[in-house]
Amino acid sequence: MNLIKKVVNEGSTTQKPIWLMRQAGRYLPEFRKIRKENSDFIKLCLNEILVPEITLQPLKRFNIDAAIIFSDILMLPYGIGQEVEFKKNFGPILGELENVNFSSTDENEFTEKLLPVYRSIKKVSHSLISQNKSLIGFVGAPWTILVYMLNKQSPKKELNSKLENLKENKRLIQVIIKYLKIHIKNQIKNGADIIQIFDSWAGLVNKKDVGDLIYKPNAELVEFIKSLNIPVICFPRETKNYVEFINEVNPSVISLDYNVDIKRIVKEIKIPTQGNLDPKILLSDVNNIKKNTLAILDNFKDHPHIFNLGHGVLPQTDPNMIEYLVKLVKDY
Ligand code: 1CP
Repeated sequence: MNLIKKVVNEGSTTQKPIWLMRQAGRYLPEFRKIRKENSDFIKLCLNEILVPEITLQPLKRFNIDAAIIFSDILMLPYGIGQEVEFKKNFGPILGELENVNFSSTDENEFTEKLLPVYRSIKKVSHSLISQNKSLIGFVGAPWTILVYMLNKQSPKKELNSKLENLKENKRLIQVIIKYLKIHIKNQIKNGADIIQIFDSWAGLVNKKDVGDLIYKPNAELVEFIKSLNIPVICFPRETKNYVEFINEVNPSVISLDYNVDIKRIVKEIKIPTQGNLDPKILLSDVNNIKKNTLAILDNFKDHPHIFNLGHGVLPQTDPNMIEYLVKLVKDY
């Protein structure tokens, strides 16, 4: 059994597996080279030769315990028929939602559009068999997907007032969930053996709406994934109350952002944890990396824990620092 399964299925505390959010990406020169030659990001995500290669790049360098399929949460709106484009130095830009024949995109049409993603998962899954490592499939949580679909760009830039209509939000979230379930099922069918749900913009939701927009939609997906006998990691980034999230949503693993008070949370929850090193720490020096990494490992010494960052690897990270981090965790 691989290390992540030991932690997730058996609650093992003896070894700490490690993988990193955004472990495949712009901080790797071998990725930047491919990216330079492939300016259309969506097309790249649909390239059945390059996606497996990019997915496996970090595993060739580092002794990490999982591959996460190289793709994007915005492949979902793309699959439904909304235009998605990634502009250099700006981020994602989405087309008008009014032009999307949202609820009429049928299941087969959606799957057909994303078929290259599933074929890539199958390929990676085959090449991981002998390595005894996990293959993580992923989706964006319904709220986070809705934010991009309505806002049509990163909420970091500006927040559209359309997102204030709770009734309409709830209706759209139900439609999004329908397609998310198809996307999840297809990833599992092709070899993903664990699913992570990224609710990157959970922190934007106020207390009053957190049940409708965060807890209920995540809980519905968690129940669905568990019914397929696959564990599910939830990452409700910057949500106001992690303990309440866990009680309401009941994920297999909770991924903690870097603002979480880990001393407190380890006393309050029982389920396996993941996280939560601040990615900015990797931009500093080895002494600082060591100090902060050991603090996390010590904190979760007697708790089932998957080492990870509190958000994605930053593009300016030196790969040597990741190598150092992985070795630290493995030698602990
Ligand atoms: O070269 C480039 O400009 C592309 C950069 C890039 C990459 C490498 C984007 C655009 N997406 C990805 C890959 C990606 N995205 C992965 C690959 C697997 C891995 O982790 O190695 C994953 C898991 C994602 C998930 C994702 N996409 C999230 C959730 C995680 C998070 O960062 O909070 C989100 C919010 C997105 C949207 C997105 N896609 C890309 C960008 C730059 C963004 C964020 C835009 C924003 O800040 O709002």
